[in-house]
Amino acid sequence: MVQMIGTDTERLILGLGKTGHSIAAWLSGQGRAYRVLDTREAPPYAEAVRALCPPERLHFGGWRDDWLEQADELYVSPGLPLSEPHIQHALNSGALLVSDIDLYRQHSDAKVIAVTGSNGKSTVVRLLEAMGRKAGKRALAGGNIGRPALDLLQEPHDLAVLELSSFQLEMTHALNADVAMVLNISPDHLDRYPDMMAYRAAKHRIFQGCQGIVVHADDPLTVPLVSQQMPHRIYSLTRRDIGVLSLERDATGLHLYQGLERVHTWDRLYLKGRHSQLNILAALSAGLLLGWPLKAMTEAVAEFEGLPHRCAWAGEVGGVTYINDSKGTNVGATLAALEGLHDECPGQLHLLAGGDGKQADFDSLGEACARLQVALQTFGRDGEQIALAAECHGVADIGRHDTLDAALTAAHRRAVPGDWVLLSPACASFDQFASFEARGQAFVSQVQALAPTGGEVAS
Ligand code: UMA
Ligand code: ADP
Repeated sequence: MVQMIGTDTERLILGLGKTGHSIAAWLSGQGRAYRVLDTREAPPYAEAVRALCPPERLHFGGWRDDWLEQADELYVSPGLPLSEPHIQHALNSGALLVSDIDLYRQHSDAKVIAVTGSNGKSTVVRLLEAMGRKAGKRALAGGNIGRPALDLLQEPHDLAVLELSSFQLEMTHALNADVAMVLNISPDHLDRYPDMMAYRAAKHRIFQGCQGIVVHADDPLTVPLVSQQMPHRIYSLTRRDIGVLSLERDATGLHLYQGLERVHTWDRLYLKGRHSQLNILAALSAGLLLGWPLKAMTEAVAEFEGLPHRCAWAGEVGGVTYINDSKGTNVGATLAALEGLHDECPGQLHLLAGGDGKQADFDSLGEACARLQVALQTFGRDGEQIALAAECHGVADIGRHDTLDAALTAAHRRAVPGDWVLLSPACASFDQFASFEARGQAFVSQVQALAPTGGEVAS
């Protein structure tokens, strides 16, 4: 155990998941004392933290009001809402809120590109990391993507591409990103925000103190209120114009326009769908703002295969293609997957959707199922809500199931060669799975089990 320096400052880490553990490890590394509290009996990093911190400074399985009242600095994990009355009590008692992102920013000289949005964050962050490396930067990705920002301090780097959730942004006060962007805003996490404006306001905190911005002109909710003098790049898929980065597809390929000038053409890309084009434009805009060479960036786009569980090919069985979009955890993501894949699917598109709906309104999903003539199989806790929304829009082709397994079996029985079966649940996975990854892996395993010997499936 690291020897801790006793000071008068009482630091309290709330939550011992990835974030809480990264803060504990960092504070220990600095020789600073702290307490850790997690409301769960056995939080994920309980064993790891016992090697860092004396047992009398750890508390699992509930709140401790005395610790909350004594805290001078409060390090709240993103999974805990700031509105939680115990946390409010501590803040009202004078505790200073500090986030892991603030700490990272204070202790790193690396340039920061900060990315938020309802969907596409991880894809854009990985693409920017790949572009940065092609442009000769020592680039690392961190934040909500799964690697806590403080962990980046263990590796030399001169560029951090940070994926930031609205939860992380709520707690961050000194981001001062070199480039900041909100990719898109569509309803999500409405179990944690009173309304869309509160959710949007949390996302827009990404612009605080930033040095440059990337603007998605097609989504007015993303556009920040900043001075026109702020260095910026604008992108759009609906407008080719002076000062705008845009794309246009024709039979010869996908063309990139800087203003009115065509500056590059890709004849084929791994990334598919309109939403992927927006992600490419967002990443290119950030790179251009930082002065990276266009050639390096367009090469990175061409080589980028996309991320697992995001519209990823999961196998082909009997001429039916299976696609795993388990990361489609809100309505906006599933709409993007449906719109993006519908035109490419040669037969019927079958959608598997359901899970923990986070109190979303599924009306627009029901409308899209009707308009795109999607065959729907629902599952999980809130699957019925999706089925009802589709019924309201006149969709007749609906199967209702308890589990993903049963929904997939039903779609498999009905599908004929040329059809595509898409898992894009529009819901979080937590009602039946540990994570979206576990749900996607279960889907791929089930697809493999459908395959007769010699069937072609994803490994
Ligand atoms: N929890 C308790 N009691 C506690 C502390 C946490 O019940 O005392 C629960 C939370 O309600 C939550 C779970 O534990 O359900 C995990 O919360 P956490 O804050 O400990 O999570 P971390 O392991 O630190 O992971 C967090 C992000 N998780 C959340 O925001 C819920 C991870 O994003 C992120 O990768 C990680 O920090 C590193 O930055 C995941 C996520 O689901 C992928 N993000 C949401 C999303 O993308 O929609 C925002
Ligand atoms: P995030 O990190 O914001 O969750 P991901 O890159 O992991 O974003 O993609 C999550 C899901 O969102 C994917 O499954 C895809 O269907 C959808 N998606 C990706 N990019 C966009 C976009 N620009 N607009 C809408 N939906 C998108």
